[in-house]
Amino acid sequence: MRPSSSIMARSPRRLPAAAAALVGVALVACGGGGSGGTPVGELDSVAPSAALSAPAPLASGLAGTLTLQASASDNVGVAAVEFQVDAVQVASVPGPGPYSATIDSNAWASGQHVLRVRARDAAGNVSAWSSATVEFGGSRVVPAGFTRNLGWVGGLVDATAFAQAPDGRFFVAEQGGTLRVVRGGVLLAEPFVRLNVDSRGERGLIGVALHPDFAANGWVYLHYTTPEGGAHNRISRFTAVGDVASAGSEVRIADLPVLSTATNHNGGALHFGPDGKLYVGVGENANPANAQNLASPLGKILRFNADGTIPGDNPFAANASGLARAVWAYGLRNPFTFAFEPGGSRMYINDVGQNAWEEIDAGTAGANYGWPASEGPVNVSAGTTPPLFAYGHAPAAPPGSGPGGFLTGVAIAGGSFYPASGTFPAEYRGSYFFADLGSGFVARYDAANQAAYAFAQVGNSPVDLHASPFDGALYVLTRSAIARISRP
Ligand SMILES: [Ca+2]
Ligand SMILES: [Ca+2]
Repeated sequence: MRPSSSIMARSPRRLPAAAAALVGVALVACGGGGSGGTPVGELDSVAPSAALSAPAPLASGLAGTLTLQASASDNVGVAAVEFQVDAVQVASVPGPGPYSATIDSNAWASGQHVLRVRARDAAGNVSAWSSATVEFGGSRVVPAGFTRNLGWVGGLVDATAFAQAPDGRFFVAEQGGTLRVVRGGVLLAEPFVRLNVDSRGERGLIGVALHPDFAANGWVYLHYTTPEGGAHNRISRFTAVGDVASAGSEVRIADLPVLSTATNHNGGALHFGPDGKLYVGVGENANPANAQNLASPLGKILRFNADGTIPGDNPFAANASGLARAVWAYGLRNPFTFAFEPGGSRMYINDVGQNAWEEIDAGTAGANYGWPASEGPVNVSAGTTPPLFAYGHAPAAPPGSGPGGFLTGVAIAGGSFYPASGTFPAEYRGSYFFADLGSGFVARYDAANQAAYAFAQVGNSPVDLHASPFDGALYVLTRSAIARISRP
């Protein structure tokens, strides 16, 4: 606590009425205390106010050197005004002003950013943040200090998902049924396994996960559309021997219902949670009613034990039968990707929207994410869970306003939490990276501020993301390659 000698030196008669009243309250409050004058620093409990005055909210095409300007006031005096870009301090300007800071906008990736200011007084009171969502122009594809290698691995054919082993290898699913292995940045010629799949539309090999004890047990879990017995999606476990699947090692975890003629909305991703259970994103087979039908495993997040049995503590297990006992969350359209926070408790689900919105949902046992009654933040009814974050398919009016700001896309595809052990700057740790298949962007969601910021442009249809806990790089799987974004 900083002693507020300047306040002590003043006569209460010279303080504004509100402050004088607070002095009175404080004196009463500490009258019975034994610590003498030490609480005097708390006498000023009136927070300053601050407002970002430039750039204007929703400004776009900002380029080159930008001057951020703010106004601030306080009952006693503004000690400093703090300026942030994307929740990182870029300047702290001492009172009494004027308050301005210059930044080189070219240090940030082009796209959406959020500027914020707040003021602090000598007693440590802070104002609320005043913020502006803006768009930086230019053509920078990653922030300054980062390296983007779009061709870290090439030669993939219709890739859909990937997973990284503790030894650094990547296992990459190709829609046509091959699971490829990347070792030391080299795509091995021999696949891990070749599956007979139906790969029409969005069908095929659509998900891969490794067991948490993969190094010991070699268990690889795949999600694919088999033509056997009527096209349907299957979740199976294989056992690795070196870089290939042990012959005859397939153990079926689940055979989902036979699909309709619709070849879209199969979901795909599967990941192990911190509870050691296998979670699977399953689409509604282009039949929206499936998403709300708790007797169907379609349009859901499913949860299994690693051996394929269904946990008895699944939220609807007691009142369901068959595969419906595996339902963990529902009301989803096409949860093509989702992610767990390494070492944390968060799970975010990316639900691909229909005509208007792409959404990030907070994964919660038993939650109903609203599809088809709601899409994105619109028409969310009581008892359903709105998205944490959503962005639209078309620019808002005016551009940048409303949920998602300047971000627009067609299909959210790829999610990964940046690990605490990573080499990116501190503000990235715990951030959630997500990508859009059509717009080719990678953005990061800042949960503390419920905001998303431009991070990278990768073009070429990103489908999956992986922030590696091993080397700290962000890997972006596109339909044909793995891009690597690292620092430096
Ligand atoms: Ca004050
Ligand atoms: Ca929803």
